[in-house]
Amino acid sequence: MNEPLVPIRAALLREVSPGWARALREDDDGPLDVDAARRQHHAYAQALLRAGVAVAVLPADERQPDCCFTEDTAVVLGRHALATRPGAASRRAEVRPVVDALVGLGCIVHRMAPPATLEGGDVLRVADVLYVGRSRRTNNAGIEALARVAALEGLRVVPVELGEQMHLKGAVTLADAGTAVVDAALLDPAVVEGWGLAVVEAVEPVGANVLALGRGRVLVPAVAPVTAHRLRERGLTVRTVEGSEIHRADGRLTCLSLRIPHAGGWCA
Ligand code: CIR
Repeated sequence: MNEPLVPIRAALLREVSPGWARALREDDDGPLDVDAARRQHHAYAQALLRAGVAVAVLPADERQPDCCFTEDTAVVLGRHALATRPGAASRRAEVRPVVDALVGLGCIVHRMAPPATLEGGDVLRVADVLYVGRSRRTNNAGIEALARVAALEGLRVVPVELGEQMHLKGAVTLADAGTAVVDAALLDPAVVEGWGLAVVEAVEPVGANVLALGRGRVLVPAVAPVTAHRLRERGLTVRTVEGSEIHRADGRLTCLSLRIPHAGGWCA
């Protein structure tokens, strides 16, 4: 298959919840700031719009503090999509509004049943392979559920063992179809080279999560200037976006959107 990584057709976002102060996070470094999160979320949406992405922003729910992290609620593979069952039980109610939006966009949405859990932050697509983190949030039954839907699109699933980090895409993402950005403290770069990708090592802790925009363009967190420099040196067009408040709730660039590719292509 090996279709091209294409510019993103559409991205589903959700506003930052008024309940942002209660977002899940591993380190409590003081109260979260909902206004800062909203400003950064808006800047992210603008960056996608400037890249030619059709952005749809769903309304937030006060009872769903993490609802802006739409990536975790579904995996879109083409016509078929999988609605996830997040490993974080407090996040399961986030799935329904995203599924409704995907159905409205013409996707055939499949469900997963208990005890399966999976979060989209654990799924990295590279052409016709889905690398899936086996993590605290994604279990074997979740990986099997994904494999069944992936097969409908002619894709195969390769599990990746994770250590203590939350999601696979905190450790590795794609900058373009052939280049991965890897946090060597979280995942051995040799593993990613074994996938046939060139590796750029991220220097800053959140630098490994970048968003490939297609046509050699990549969105990089502003808090990762050295990683951004390394990507520019490889000839990529780098845009940066401020996400410091989002990162305080363990959010990364990719988790703020659910990307939908143009027909016949894929996005990371
Ligand atoms: C959580 O703990 O679930 C959220 N506070 C952060 C989710 C980040 N999602 C992602 O990286 N895909």
